Amino acid sequence: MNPNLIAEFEAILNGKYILTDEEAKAPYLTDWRKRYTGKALAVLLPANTSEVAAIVKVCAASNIAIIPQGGHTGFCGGATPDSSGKQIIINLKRMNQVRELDVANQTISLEAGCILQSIQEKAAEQGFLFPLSLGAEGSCMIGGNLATNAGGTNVLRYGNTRDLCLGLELVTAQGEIWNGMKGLRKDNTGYDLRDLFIGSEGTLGIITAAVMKLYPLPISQWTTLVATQDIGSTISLLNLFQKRATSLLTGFEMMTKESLALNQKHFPHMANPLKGNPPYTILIELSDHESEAHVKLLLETILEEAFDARLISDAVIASNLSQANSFWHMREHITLAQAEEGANLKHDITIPLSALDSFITETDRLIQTQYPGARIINFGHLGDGNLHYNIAPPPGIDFKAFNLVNEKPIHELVYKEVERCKGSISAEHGVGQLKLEGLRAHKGEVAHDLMKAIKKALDPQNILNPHKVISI
Ligand code: FAD
Ligand code: 2HG
Ligand code: ZN
Repeated sequence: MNPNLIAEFEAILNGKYILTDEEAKAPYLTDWRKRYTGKALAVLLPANTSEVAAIVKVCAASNIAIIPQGGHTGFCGGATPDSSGKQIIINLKRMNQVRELDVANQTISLEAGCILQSIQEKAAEQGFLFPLSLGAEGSCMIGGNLATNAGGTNVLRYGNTRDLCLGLELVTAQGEIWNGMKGLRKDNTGYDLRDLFIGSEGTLGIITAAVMKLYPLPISQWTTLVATQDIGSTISLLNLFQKRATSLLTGFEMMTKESLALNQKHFPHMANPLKGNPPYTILIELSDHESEAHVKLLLETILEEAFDARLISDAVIASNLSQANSFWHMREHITLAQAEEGANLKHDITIPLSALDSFITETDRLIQTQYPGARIINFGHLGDGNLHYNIAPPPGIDFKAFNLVNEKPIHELVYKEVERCKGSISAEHGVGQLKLEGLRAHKGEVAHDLMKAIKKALDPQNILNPHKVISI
């Protein structure tokens, strides 16, 4: 270890932005789910891209591993250091400036530490929508969103974070700055570096800024909760909305009876307005740039057709913004209710819609046969085929004890079914350290080797977030 390391950091950053004291470092060492806690030599808080580059150069010269970190809300332990105490964390939170909002180009250029919600607000002030939206938006940062290629509730209409990004600025593993901050919708100049870094979870470069797309802010939005009896009719309902509402369909979220029961247990004020605890509660949102009346009529017409076709058995349309928000809160609180209950086993998967019924029927059967009484908390962004197929122990059984014995085989059971249905073992949360083995086992040898080759080429010293996503 270089004995002058901290002094070298001090030559770059004011000492108060170099945290070495155990108490000061503590908030950066444990992830949101409290599943991973690591140690770090220091937590560094740079204020600009040059400082990030200078820190990386020092680390490269001394072979010190770096953990890039944003809001630390990720679910896969990607931003948590290991237990060696030899790694440093670079947290980007001080880099939170909006560099430019280009009205004509409909883009916003931002630093990596901007909090997602503050970007949405900034855009709205100028009459724009920044469509990325997820439960952690009050604390996750755009750098982290890009590094994980986050999804959320608007992907159906606007795509995931990758689809919203036009340009990037980043620091390479050698401490060079790549300025790719162009707001272009077309740019066919060789390999797409931007897309290589998006979703690389801090293993290939440190994202310091980005140019993101903006959209006109919708003027009318209608939200409804509907009851369905099975997955087959839920998918037919989705297809009906896709056909009739086309691009006005901006949300299609699924919640099972069991997910909402957990919500009710921990947040009793959040009652489902649909009667009789239906097997599936679907939250649907339509957004438009025309009058309120136009969208409402469209929504009512589609719901009528869905009733006639027996796809739904009940529906409640939110009568005002606050009721619409309460529907969304119900959906977003499932994650919080799960966290209150205990550390469940998460499976953030995508399945082609045509295979979703078969996946759920067969995986439910296998779980119930092999782990009698285990609770399946299944919900998600059904419009994207993205399920959060989470497993909790039978009531009364300790989470830790259950997970210790069953985590690996349950992941394998679910991932095998995902593979059978030609799905993916991570739809939006990424790989981090949680799914390192899963990626190796399920990505396919050729794809895994190509990823290794990319990592070796860009970070031959393996100092950027080592043993996350891929081990070389
Ligand atoms: P962090 O957790 O700090 O980091 C995540 C990964 O990105 C790590 O590997 C880290 O090293 C890397 N990283 C962070 N910043 C940078 C950077 N500047 N440069 C390079 N690498 C970097 N995710 C979804 O996709 N959809 C959801 O609907 C969703 N809902 C959530 C709801 C709740 C309540 C919570 C707690 C989380 C949710 N998440 C969801 C997961 C999480 O919020 C996202 O993964 C988010 O994108 C992480 O951003 P962050 O700033 O917290 O990143
Ligand atoms: C969501 O969609 C998040 O709410 C969290 O991606 C999912 O808790 C989960 O597993
Ligand atoms: Zn999600």
